[in-house]
Amino acid sequence: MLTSEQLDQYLTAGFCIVPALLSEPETAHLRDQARADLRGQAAAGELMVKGDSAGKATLLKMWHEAGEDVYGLVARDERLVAIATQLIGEDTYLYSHKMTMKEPHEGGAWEWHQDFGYWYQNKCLAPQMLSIWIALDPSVAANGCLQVLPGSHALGRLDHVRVDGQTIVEGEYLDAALERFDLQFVEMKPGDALVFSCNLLHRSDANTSDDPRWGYIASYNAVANQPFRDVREYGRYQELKVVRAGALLDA
Ligand SMILES: O=C(O)CCC(=O)C(=O)O
Repeated sequence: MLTSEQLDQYLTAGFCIVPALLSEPETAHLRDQARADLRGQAAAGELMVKGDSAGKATLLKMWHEAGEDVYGLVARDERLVAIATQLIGEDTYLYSHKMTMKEPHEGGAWEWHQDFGYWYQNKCLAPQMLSIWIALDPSVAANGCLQVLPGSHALGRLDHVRVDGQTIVEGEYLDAALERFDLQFVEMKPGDALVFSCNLLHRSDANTSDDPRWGYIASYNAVANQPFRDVREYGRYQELKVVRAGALLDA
């Protein structure tokens, strides 16, 4: 659950940080397994590659189910599910979960967008959706930490367009939003989580540092808001089988 201060911040700014949502051993366990699994998959060309306008690429791994592996157990961990249920305010399910990976000097930028910009296109009608982004590495400006426009969630959904394989907010609306809201870099320690509304405008820079910047993202939706038409391989309703805090250490 969020504290009342965190809840106030989420409602006002569209996001809040939960320090050490995962403990150090849990974060190390998730990071070590992810590095071993996903660097191998990257080498075999099995990951999604997201280009940016500078020609750099950031890597993405998405899972379509939440099973008994470490990733599924994080997504179903009672601490994350309690936060999602508290904020959505009704029965929730796991909409998607994924790893976003920026390797040193290679990882590219994510351009400005709202997640609901593309989830709406995926046929979810209402913004009863949110994400929990957990840092696996120190996430700082130099390695391309998240940037947000606090308060921008209150704009509601803006129109998005597809550019270079990314779904991004339309240019002149972005310019207006950048005039209206102050930009904030969200620096986090490993294990910290950013909980953010699906309508919060966010982006991140390329990783120009010597250090990786990996983040695990679990996104939740109201059961009643599941896609009204099946257009994607992910996001379909599946019962959320909650596991005790820290169950991921058993995987
Ligand atoms: O990891 C990042 O820097 C951004 C990821 C993101 O915005 C997304 O997956 O929609």
